[in-house]
Formats: sequence, C-alpha cells, structure tokens
Amino acid sequence: DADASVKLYLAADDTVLYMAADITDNYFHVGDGNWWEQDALELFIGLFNKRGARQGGFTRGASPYYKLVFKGDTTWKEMGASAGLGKSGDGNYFNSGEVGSPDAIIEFKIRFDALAAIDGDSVFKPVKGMRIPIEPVWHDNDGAGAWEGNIVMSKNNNDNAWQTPATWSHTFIGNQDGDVLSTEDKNLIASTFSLKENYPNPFNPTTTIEYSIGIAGPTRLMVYDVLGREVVKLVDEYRPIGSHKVVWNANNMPSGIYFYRLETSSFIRTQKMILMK
Ligand SMILES: [Ca+2]
Ligand SMILES: [Ca+2]
Repeated sequence: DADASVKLYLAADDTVLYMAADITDNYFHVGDGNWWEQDALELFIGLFNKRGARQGGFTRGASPYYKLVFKGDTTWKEMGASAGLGKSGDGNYFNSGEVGSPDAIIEFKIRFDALAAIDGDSVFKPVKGMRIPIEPVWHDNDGAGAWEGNIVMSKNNNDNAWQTPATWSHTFIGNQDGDVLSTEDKNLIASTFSLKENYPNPFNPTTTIEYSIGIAGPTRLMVYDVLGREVVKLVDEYRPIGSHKVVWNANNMPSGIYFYRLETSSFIRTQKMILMK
C-alpha cells in the first residue's frame, strides 16, 4: 500500500538479537482472520554465515532459518517448531499499534540461546563480516477487512519468502557504530511505557510519581482536580527513554482526590491519588 513504509533496525551483541520497527501507516488494524491479512510484521532471518549459492530449502542445526511474526499484542516463531515469544509490554516485546490509529512502533529482543533452544539449533554468535539471510515483510490492513498488500525488501520475494529462502535479501554483521546500526538503536529496544502508583498514597504534602518512557519524545505529566481543572504541570518537555520520577509538593492545595495523567505521542494513562491534610 502506498501509504505504508517501515524503517527496520536490527542490532546484536554477543548474546541478544534486538529489533525495532518504525512503521508509518494511515490506519493500524488487527482483528480476526488470517494474521498475514492484518497489520503484522514478519521477519525472516537466517542465523549463520551464509555465503555462496542461493538456497531453496530451510535448514536447522548449524544453519537455522527462523520466521518471527509480530502481530498486535503477540509475537511468535515459525519454521521448525512454532512457539510463542512474548506479549506486548513484557519487557522483550512492545507494539504501540492501536486499532484505528495511524503508525506503530514495534520493539523486540531475544537471546540467541533461547531462540536456538526451541529447535535444538546451534547458538548463533555474531562475528563482524558475516552475511546474514534476511527478509522483512510488512502486511498492511487498513480496516474493514481490507488487506492492502505486503511491503517486502527483496525484489525476488514475490510473496515466496515463506517457502523459499532463495528469495530473501541479506545483510552483514557490522560495527556497532556503523551508519545503519548505532549504539543509540540498542537503547530503543523493548522499553515500555508505564505510569506507576504514586507513593506515598494518601500523602501529605509530598508524593512521588514514577513513570517510564518507551520511546523518547515530548512528554507531559499533569495533575487535575476532580472537576478536571489543571492543577499543575509536573513535566512538559522532551524526555529520553527510561524510568523517571517526579515529586509533587501539594503544600498549598486542599485535601481531596487528584488525578495525574501521563501523555506521550503513543501512551496516555491516568491515575488517582489522595491528598489528606
Ligand atoms: Ca495503510
Ligand atoms: Ca494498516
């Protein structure tokens, strides 16, 4: 579909594969029916050094091929044994897509030994210069049962990546500070958004609010009274990925129930707190 595009980031250290996908799309949709007709990301990857002639069949053991699927709240593996790999928000997988909204961010990480253990494959160890078979596929659905099509990387794909790795693209293991993969990208991975319960609660007159940001960006943390009137802006600035905390001193406020609300471009949550003087 012409309105969709995907920026895919992959990184690896000695033990973990990291992925982040920045999806631009007019309408995010997941629902019933075949997963490949939803808004879903499919990552085909061979975890071994693949040189020489193209290959028609899938292999396991020392040269294993994997297919990872990321659809809505769930991610799983196919090729060899099928296995669930996580749920969005579990610290390893995150999908910000909401039905009816545009765009999505998908983040994922997995240990190479955990992935290998599913089929008893050799554990991959990345070495600079390795040539890795890879083929990402974005399936675009724009709602109302409308599967729009797939975006693929390889010009040979022709919707055959799922049955023949000879159609896949490839990439190379490079330096951490290369043009495509940067150390910054590693920090993007598998962070999640949260707004924790303030403490203490009830409080008098100060309380601490902790929140975490899965994607760096403009962030607001506001306090409202029971009538919805803004009481104070605790945060209204660009915040980096990670955990943050802020202390509210309600010294000059009357006792009562207040609400605090975290707003980012992809996450909004409100919690209640009680000031008791
Ligand atoms: Ca679309
Ligand atoms: Ca879509």
